[in-house]
Amino acid sequence: MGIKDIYAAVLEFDSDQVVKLVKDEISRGTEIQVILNDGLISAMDEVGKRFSEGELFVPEMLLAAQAMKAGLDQLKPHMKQEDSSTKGTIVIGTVKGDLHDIGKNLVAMMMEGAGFEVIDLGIDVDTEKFIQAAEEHKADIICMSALLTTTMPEMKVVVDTLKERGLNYKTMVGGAPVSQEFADQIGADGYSPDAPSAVEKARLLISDK
Ligand code: B1M
Repeated sequence: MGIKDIYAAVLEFDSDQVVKLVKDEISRGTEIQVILNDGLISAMDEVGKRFSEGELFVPEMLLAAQAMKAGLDQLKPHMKQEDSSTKGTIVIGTVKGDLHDIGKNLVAMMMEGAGFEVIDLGIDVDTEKFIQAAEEHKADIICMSALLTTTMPEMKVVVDTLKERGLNYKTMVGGAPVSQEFADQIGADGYSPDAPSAVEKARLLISDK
């Protein structure tokens, strides 16, 4: 039994088996990042590929997502990082129209593990909700996730609205279709391709303030 079995269990939508195997790997001392990247995330990439090829459909994607989440729940308590010296408050959410939350949850978990105060607004979050939460919690950064090319423009709406209102919150964007180029185009302060680098970027943005 090993990482490949976690990958296989996600593709078989077997949440109980994922939980068991992830627990086994943790107790065997396997690095959390290895379990995450080679077991859980790469299985979701394969799910996406099979969906694109018409081999899997939405209900199966949902089942795979449930299995992935069950595995992530096991990893969460182990995501504490040693260096948590630069703390701050972030509000985070998946943008309006977008229901994908696994990557966003992962970023939230790692931020929390690194000592940030995390206000998680969930999915389908509109501009007003992001701004209201940032004001209410005196946030340092508004973090937005998008998994659909059709919802990426919502990130620009948030960035533009902040500018129009003269509000100085830093903004960070991410999600599979998002890139540094896109972040530059819409005027976001930060972009990162994955959850660990999101933590690094957030630290940098806060130390720049
Ligand atoms: Co959807 N889906 N989905 N889906 N889904 C994708 C995104 C897709 C690429 C699949 C495909 O075609 N290959 C495709 C989008 C195509 C496009 O836009 N060009 C797609 C589609 C089409 C759809 C629907 C439209 C399908 C339909 O209904 N016909 C529909 C849309 C619903 C909606 O949102 N309105 C839909 C629905 C769903 C489910 C609900 C069934 C389910 C989501 C369940 C859930 O999240 N609770 C689902 C899933 C599971 C996927 C795939 C298979 C996996 C996504 C995932 O969780 N990946 C996905 C294919 C893929 O991405 N390979 C797909 C694992 C996760 C850890 O990665 O979220 O990228 P990710 O997060 C990464 C980084 O991106 C980064 O950190 C994480 C890694 O460390 N990151 C950030 C994320 N946010 C960040 C924020 C940051 C920084 C980094 O700073 C703020």
